Amino acid sequence: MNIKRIDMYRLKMPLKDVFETSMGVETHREFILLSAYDGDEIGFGECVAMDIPVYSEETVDTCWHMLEQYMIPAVLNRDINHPDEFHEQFRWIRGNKMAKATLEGAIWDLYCKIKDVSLAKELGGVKKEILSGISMGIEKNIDKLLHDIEGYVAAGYKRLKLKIKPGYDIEPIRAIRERFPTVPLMADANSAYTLDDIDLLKEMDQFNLMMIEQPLPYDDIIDHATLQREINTPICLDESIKSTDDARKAIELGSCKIINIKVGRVGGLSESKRLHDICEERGIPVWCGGMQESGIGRAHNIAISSLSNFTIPGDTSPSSRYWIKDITTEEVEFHDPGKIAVPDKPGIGYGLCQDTVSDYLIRREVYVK
Ligand code: OSB
Ligand code: MG
Repeated sequence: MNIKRIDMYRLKMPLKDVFETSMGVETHREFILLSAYDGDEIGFGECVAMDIPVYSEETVDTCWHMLEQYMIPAVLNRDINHPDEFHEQFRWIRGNKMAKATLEGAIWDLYCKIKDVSLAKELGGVKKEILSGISMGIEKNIDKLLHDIEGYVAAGYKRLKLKIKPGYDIEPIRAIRERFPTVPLMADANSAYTLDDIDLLKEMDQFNLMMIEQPLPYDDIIDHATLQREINTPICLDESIKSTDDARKAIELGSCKIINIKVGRVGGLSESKRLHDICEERGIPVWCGGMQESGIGRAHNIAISSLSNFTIPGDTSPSSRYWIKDITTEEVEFHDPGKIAVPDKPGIGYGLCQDTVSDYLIRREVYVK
């Protein structure tokens, strides 16, 4: 494989509904889409960084900068034998995992298209379909929240995840449990608590949650270990795990019992697979987290979710969960309620609809050498 040209697009897509978390309120999703060309084949990658650094240090601007200044010039017109080389080539760049994952994802897609194999199969995927969960933003009107949940349960979602923050935690969870006593339910705090909140976090044990996701600071694994010793609800780490090594250390410390793998957060598909494998060896189940991706990022998530240790329903939902119109030729949809089929077409298995891309386009640059 030899990449002759790369296009970067900055897109801004309106969300169907406002999405509130402990990190803020969103009305749009702004992100980078990357196309890598070799001959007639095009590989697609999506950058999951947000426009402001509330989830991680990276943003759309920092990723654009890292890709343009360092990564794109170093891959153009250079022979690549396997996508795993990318991780090694850019090991010297510290951090910037979401920027790295953007180009690495496009390289994986392109590699698979040239090889005429699906991304899922090439990654070692074994599942024909994946189980879909929904992530629900903060909704202060509890009646509306319960009404929305009726719809999600009827649509077949396999798991509900409620975003929580101090002042919006026990009460909505209790209300959901009273109405839906057995629905698979979890909470995601996006780092909104500290060990000072330990009594409140212990109180959550009564609700039979599948897990609580990232209750404590985004860069912590020590306090999470202390917390996990004190509560019965399994802790799942999201923000704190940025590499396979982070995962190994968190598991050894007892900081979590479950790990959320986000391809962007850990620097790409090669690293996601490694992380998946060490979790499998150590008996730690994983699931694929979402970052409100377009169809392109969803397609990458579906492929990685087909690996054997993704045993818990993830965040990957149909395109229509967030988008009025997605940018892929076919939208991501349920083929059975709560289930998304893993494509067996070459690469990610979804094409790009250029007309829709134009509707959301803010900036486009073409890179050739
Ligand atoms: O913490 O999982 C998270 C969205 C943006 C940033 C962080 C998170 C989320 C979500 C939504 O929970 C997941 C999705 O449905 O794509
Ligand atoms: Mg999370």
